[in-house]
Amino acid sequence: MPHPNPTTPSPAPRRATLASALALPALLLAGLPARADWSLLNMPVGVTPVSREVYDLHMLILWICTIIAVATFGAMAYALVAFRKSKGAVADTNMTHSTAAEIIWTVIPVVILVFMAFQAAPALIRIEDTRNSEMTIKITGYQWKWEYEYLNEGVSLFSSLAADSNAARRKNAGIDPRSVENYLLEVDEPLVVPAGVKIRYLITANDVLHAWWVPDFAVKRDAIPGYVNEGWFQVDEPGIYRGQCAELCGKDHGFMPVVVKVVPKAEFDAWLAARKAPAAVAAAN
Ligand SMILES: [Cu+2]
Repeated sequence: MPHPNPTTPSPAPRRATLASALALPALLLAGLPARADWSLLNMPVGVTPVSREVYDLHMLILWICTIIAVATFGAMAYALVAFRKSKGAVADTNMTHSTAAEIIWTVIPVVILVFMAFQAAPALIRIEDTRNSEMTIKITGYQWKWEYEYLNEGVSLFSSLAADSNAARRKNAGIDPRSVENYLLEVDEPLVVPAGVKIRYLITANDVLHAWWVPDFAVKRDAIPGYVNEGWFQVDEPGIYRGQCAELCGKDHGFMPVVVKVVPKAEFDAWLAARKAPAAVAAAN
């Protein structure tokens, strides 16, 4: 009986390797829920005019990057395969410099970058434009909570992690965090603002760096002790929008969420009046 030549790999193991290489992704795909929420892979469109603009910019630039990647890696793959040594390709040792190539690979990226800058500039200007805002809120970051002050209204509040999240986060608490609704994304007192109103905020911190971030508003602002940064947002749709401190600020950095409750203007006015009432009573006594 002839012995199989040990130096010649039989095709069978190779096919087996290929099959197992395909099996893993297939298994992963099969394990996905039937209606996977693919939108979670992308950044949110958000709920403010600026956030929609930021999303559109993000998609435009993502597609530009995708086209560039496909074109360059495609050209590379084609060159690697079509001009391989085994096909008899010989390097062109005479070509050491090409002015035309240098001009092309300088001009094309410059044109692309200038195009992107022109697309992005209006959004960047709009993000900074806090003019014509109807109200101002001062936001102060603390280790580890937020303070919101309605300027010229005499109303302020502290916003800390909700009690149920706080209990469940403790080691050996015996509470399943999955049983807590909006775990680590809920506060005792949210920031309440009116819908359809341009709200300017001034932001600072009282101890270390923090950052106030609600993904649906797109813009993230640093809270820096001794400095006052500013920003603005306008949400037309009432709702509850959640975010987090986005600047590592100490051991409880993950436990100071941001919750913004956007309510119709009339409801906001009533809320503000109710907030003022106890303060007025306290001042009179
Ligand atoms: Cu923080």
